[in-house]
Amino acid sequence: MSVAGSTSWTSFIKSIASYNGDLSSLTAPPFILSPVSLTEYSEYWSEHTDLLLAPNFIDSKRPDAALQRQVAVTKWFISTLRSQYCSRNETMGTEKKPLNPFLGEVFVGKWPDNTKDSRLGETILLSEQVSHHPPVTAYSIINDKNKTLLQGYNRIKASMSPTSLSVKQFGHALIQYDNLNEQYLITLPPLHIEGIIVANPFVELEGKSYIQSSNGYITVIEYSGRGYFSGKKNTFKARIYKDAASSKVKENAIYTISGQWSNISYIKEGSTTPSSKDKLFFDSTKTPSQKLQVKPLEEQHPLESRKAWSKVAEAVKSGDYDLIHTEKSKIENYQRELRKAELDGGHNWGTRWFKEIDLENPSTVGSEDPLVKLANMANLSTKNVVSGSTRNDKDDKPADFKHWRFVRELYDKETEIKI
Ligand code: HCR
Repeated sequence: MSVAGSTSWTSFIKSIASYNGDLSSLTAPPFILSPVSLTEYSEYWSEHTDLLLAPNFIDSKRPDAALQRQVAVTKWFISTLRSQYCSRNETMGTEKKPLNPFLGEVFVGKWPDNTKDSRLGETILLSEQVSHHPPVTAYSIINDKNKTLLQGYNRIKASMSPTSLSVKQFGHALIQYDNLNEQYLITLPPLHIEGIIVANPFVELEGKSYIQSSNGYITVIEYSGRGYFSGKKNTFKARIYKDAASSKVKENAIYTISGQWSNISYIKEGSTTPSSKDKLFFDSTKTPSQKLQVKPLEEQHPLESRKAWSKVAEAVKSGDYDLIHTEKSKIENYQRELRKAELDGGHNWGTRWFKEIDLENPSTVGSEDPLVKLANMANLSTKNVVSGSTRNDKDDKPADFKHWRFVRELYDKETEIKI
């Protein structure tokens, strides 16, 4: 790093020491800025479309079909982690600060079916910034051919400790396999950003996350950085149990999976930790991710991320701080004017494909809401609290039961945004 670079890094570190949780308030030096908006991160959920859809192709006559589907969903989830949490380091050298999406920003695209027998069909992504204060990104990943829908939303709360930025995620993901009449609730792991002091930031996952199936099976995944489990980075241990009650005793595990989510992992029956002599579970180094196909900029709507941020992205790539500032200010000022006009006109911005549901108000949700059903099975909170909080744990406090949900009819009526 140059002397000028190290000076601006020092002021950046000082600014995050007094960080208030709002990403937009962090003025980062240009070399740590990403030209990519956070709405694009929703893509990471399905860069292994074949794995997301795999449960549809497990022979349902197998006596252990439901258990094998739990294993398959666990494998898909583990396969998403490398893109979600390592891809900026791999493509840009370090973790970067993403562009802070504006309200109504959308990012869309498709994964064409690349199988010879066309069994997968096309999968599409809809990602939308549904709230600006606090920033919330909602997404829906739709595969009509296999009647599979993955949807979710995400918000972060960050706080600075002496050496790292600690990030808690709010939200969850829900998968519906309608042909199987099966649903899965996925919680989002906490994380922290290491390497800030030495200007080489990277993500480490920590704590636990869960995958609860409507069949009862639950996967409990524990994360650790370098050292705790094995001395290797990005390690995890996942155990699959018959149900949440049996997950209280680790010896009850039907399968144990262990390894590095950014590398290789192994699986073994029972509760003991597998080694490289056991069956390979997933090798992320040999399973390339399938990138989303996005329309060229000329065909994009002004609300689409890459079109809206194109000038800022160019300025970020060329490291021109003044230009970044000028172009970002144009977007921010326009957004301020829009909000003011909405206030003056007495109406709020209407979200495009997602609606807020209130689990306390039965008229906004059906009688068998999948989140309520699956969270109850896993003893997880149904409040909008830190993802994965169990009922009555220390994070299960505010009585806010509102969550974001995809509304298919709204997308079916869409006329402006083309995939
Ligand atoms: C924490 C983070 C922004 C949020 C990113 C999320 C949580 C967004 C939802 C995705 O599904 C998963 C995901 C992956 C990212 O790893 C995570 C980002 C990592 C860094 C970024 C910080 C806000 C950047 C802070 C600035 C650093 C470089 C000091």
